[in-house]
Amino acid sequence: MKMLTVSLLICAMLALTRAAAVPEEETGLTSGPEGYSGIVEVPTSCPEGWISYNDRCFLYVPTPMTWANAEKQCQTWGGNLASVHCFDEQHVIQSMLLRQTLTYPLAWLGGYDATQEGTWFWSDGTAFSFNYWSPGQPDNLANADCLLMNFGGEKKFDDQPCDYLKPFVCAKKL
Ligand SMILES: [Ca+2]
Ligand SMILES: [Ca+2]
Repeated sequence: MKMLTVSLLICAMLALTRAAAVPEEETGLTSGPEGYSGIVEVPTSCPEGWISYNDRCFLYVPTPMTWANAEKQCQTWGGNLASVHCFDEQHVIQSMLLRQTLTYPLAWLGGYDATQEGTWFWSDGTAFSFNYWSPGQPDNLANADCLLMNFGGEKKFDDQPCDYLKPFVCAKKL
């Protein structure tokens, strides 16, 4: 129970940090007298088909793609492959996949270590700090540089080659 509370707190803090980090131009606020309207249009819900959690929207895409093509597809919708920062986010995404597929499909998330072996990044630029690897992973087997969720008996993270064709999860800011 204590673990869960700490995890929730960390996720809440991350959400706050992200909110505070939004640059002025993204909020619709302008400081100059000419552009100032006093009206800030902030979307209050996710697009149809996306699910909302904290300050982000998530979408499961069942069409198998390479990691790079999946990331490009997410970007055309204004997002990235999903990053995951705590167990709560992991659980929300996993529950979404279970509801939509009635199983736990292997799916790309935004993690990659293609630029430097063993150094993991999220494609959305957020810090890679949530350790949720399956036992024995990441093993870099066959030059595995991209991150799949729902691997193995524990349904945790695995690194696999980025050119494998897999379904994926997109995320974007609300
Ligand atoms: Ca690797
Ligand atoms: Ca692996």
